[in-house]
Amino acid sequence: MDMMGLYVPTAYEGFGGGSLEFCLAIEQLSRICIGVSVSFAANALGAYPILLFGTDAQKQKYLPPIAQGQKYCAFGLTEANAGSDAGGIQTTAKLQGDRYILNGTKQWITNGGEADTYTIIAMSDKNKGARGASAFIVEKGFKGFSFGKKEKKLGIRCSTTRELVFQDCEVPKENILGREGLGFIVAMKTLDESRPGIGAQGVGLAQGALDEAVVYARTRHQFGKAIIANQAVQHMLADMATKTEAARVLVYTACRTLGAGEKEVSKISAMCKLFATDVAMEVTTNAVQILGGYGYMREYPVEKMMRDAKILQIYEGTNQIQRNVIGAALIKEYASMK
Ligand code: COS
Repeated sequence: MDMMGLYVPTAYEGFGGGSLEFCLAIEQLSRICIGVSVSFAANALGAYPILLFGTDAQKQKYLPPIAQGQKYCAFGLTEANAGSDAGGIQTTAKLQGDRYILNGTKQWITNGGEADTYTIIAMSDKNKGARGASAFIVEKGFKGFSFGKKEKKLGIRCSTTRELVFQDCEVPKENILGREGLGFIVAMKTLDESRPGIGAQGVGLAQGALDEAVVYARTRHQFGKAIIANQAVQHMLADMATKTEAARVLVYTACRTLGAGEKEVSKISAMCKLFATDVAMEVTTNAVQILGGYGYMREYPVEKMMRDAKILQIYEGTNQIQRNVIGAALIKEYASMK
């Protein structure tokens, strides 16, 4: 179905679509399971740095197999002591001859172990803070690259989350993305591009939960009538539907902004991730409420949806970090105004 290459240009054997096409696919997968859709979305998260910052030679080598679904991708930024504070990473990269030597451990990496191609952010100069980070393409099988334990999670349990361990891992010099010191910008620009995908996960998941709640409320009878005949239930459903639609519009707007090649995309990207994922948490929780005791049991899908929803408010930047990004953008925007 060309899904794996939806966002990859045709020059690299992709479908040639953009953010919107990609998010539409994520939204539909997420109606049923965001564990599946995050495996799909994190594949793009690993590929975006190559798309955005790769040389033509790097793109020619790595993108076609990704676009064709032959190779799978992951993105390695987070560490035990560097989550929200992405600039605090400790993994190091030292140039020795014709290769970089990577040492350190990445934590909670989606698709870790399953993926073939990894974009890794490491410090090539610790004294320079965020400006001392660099980004590298690392292949599964490179000497010194191994995987830690598979995590047990509250939700998205079909998606793999693992540690990546680098012990004197040898990465060819030509696998650096951009240049030394550009790693933090590579990571930030990648997240700007990928956060609407998390918003799309929220929209799809909320829609899936709303669908389940409406169907149930129409068929569940109490006090001699379908529970949807109660205005209290109708109003809950009305709010769920309205917020889901508002989230959808914001995600599509962010996709169009990215597609138009606008320079300042951090704010709208963070806004749609923040809003749509908060909506998903609220809508899935209310779906469980409408299904009542049945909603709490595993025989209906809404308890899984509610468990799954929580991670959306956490990964690819907590929703508190999204507010920081939006706040920083506002300060910049209004700086020239009295
Ligand atoms: N695009 C381009 N440049 C950006 C940028 C962006 N979106 N965001 C920041 N930068 C630049 C800044 O302009 C600054 O450049 P200068 O050094 O030239 O001034 C540099 O990067 C450092 O930025 P800043 O000072 O804002 O960095 P902070 O350490 O304060 O961190 C946040 C900024 C919190 C936004 C960042 O650490 C972040 O996004 N954290 C969340 C990480 C995350 O999402 N993790 C999830 C796991 S990855 S799936």
